[in-house]
Amino acid sequence: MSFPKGFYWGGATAANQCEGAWNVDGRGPALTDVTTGGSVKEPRYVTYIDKDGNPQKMPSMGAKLPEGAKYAVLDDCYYPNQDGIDFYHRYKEDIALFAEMGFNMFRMSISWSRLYPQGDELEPNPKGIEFYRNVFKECKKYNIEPLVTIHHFDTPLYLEEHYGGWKNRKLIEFYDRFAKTCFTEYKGLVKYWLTFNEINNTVMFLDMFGNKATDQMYQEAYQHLHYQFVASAHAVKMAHEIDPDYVVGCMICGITFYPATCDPADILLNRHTWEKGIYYCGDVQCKGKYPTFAKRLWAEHDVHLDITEQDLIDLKEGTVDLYTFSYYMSTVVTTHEVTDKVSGNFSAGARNPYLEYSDWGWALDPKGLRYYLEKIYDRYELPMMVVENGLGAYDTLEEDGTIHDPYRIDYMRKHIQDMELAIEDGVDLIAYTPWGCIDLVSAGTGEMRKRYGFIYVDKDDAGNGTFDRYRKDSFYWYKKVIASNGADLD
Ligand code: P53
Repeated sequence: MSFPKGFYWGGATAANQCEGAWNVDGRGPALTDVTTGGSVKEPRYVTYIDKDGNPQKMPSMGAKLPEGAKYAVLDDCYYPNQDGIDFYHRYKEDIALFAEMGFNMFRMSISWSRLYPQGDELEPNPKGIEFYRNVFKECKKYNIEPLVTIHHFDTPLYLEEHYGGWKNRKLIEFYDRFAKTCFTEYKGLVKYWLTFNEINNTVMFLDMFGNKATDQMYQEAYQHLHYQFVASAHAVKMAHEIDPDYVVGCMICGITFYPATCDPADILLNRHTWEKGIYYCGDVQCKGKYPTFAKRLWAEHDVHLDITEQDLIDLKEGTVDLYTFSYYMSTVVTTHEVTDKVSGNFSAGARNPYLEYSDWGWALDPKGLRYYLEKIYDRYELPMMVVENGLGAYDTLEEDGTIHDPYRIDYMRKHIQDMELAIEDGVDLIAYTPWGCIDLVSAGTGEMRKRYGFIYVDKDDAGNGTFDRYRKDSFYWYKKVIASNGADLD
């Protein structure tokens, strides 16, 4: 068997999607708290009061607050992230369930606005600090190693509203302070850190969905990324200074792209899609400098960036120790007319006739995971972690409290087999933390019924339910997988 001894088996969550308690113990709001629920067809909306005092909503993808408007919680809307799955109050029960499955790693994130409610304060909120300390101690009790994402889709709302979010260089300073607080407060309790979740989404998804993004949108997206790269590099440097044992990784949304035909134009487009979507961020964070193709990407959209000499030094000095990524699907690109298109949320391009698709239009492609692992390992030769993977699916809670999810087991079994083949091929893969190990709020659609967990949470899309936890069939299956270090996948 080729899973190395000490391989990390676990699961992954994010604060904004599971904690709830959005306004408890001094926590400030994040953008996700003013984002409504949607579905595979209906977008999520961000709500606000316009300059004339009227309640309004705008699609959350690419949302830009109009002049004079203020983000607002509206009475007739439901905001699924505000109560999440109430991990804030139930973390002991949840971590005990993770331990029962045999987890030796738990990926979670720290809500920035729980530590810094506005984001620009000089001192953190003690109640926020205490919460995560308790969570980490609970993990330690069961020998579960936390894998902590510092920023996972939840910039404090105040920073969005008053500073314009990541288009403002000031955000680097605020992030630095937040990250430093994490590294100093949790020294001895945490070893593995990730700087920004799916940092590449900003550019990768920009014009994947029909609407061609404007040059102005590209300008902002690349600038936003540059500031995050610098913040990430600062974090890596600080982490190593504060504790030489800290291991810090990047986190990339990993999508495997294939050309639809052998037309050289498709092959070239495919290469350029990898560059723009995947390598651009990975290269900066792993190699410490912009790749040669960056100039072409910027020129395509007349992008001119604010990059200082010091930034370039910082990028060089703050390269990550580890490459981590999420993997759910592959996508097909082509220069030819597409007659059979995939339509789902966050899935785009031509339908791949060799693959099956989830109810949300995501291509099920375990070989694509192996392909991604081998391609990326070859490029950076850094240890790798698959920190998200899984099948979002409808589950049924039976009368007797059981949940039969053979589709999920099947999906994971195949992905684990392909990870194993990649390891045999020499990839230094050290961890697997499938997404939403406990059901939580979907990032893309805000739904509860798009479930990923081994643990079912009794909450529906409107927020009704007991929030009780139930073990799915996949719970017992994954427990066996972990106990056998990946040998028993039946
Ligand atoms: P949901 C799009 C494509 C791939 C991964 O996604 C993505 C997204 C954004 O939705 O996000 C990651 O909940 C992300 C998680 C998210 C998970 O994938 O839309 O890091 O926060 O929940 C699954 O099904």
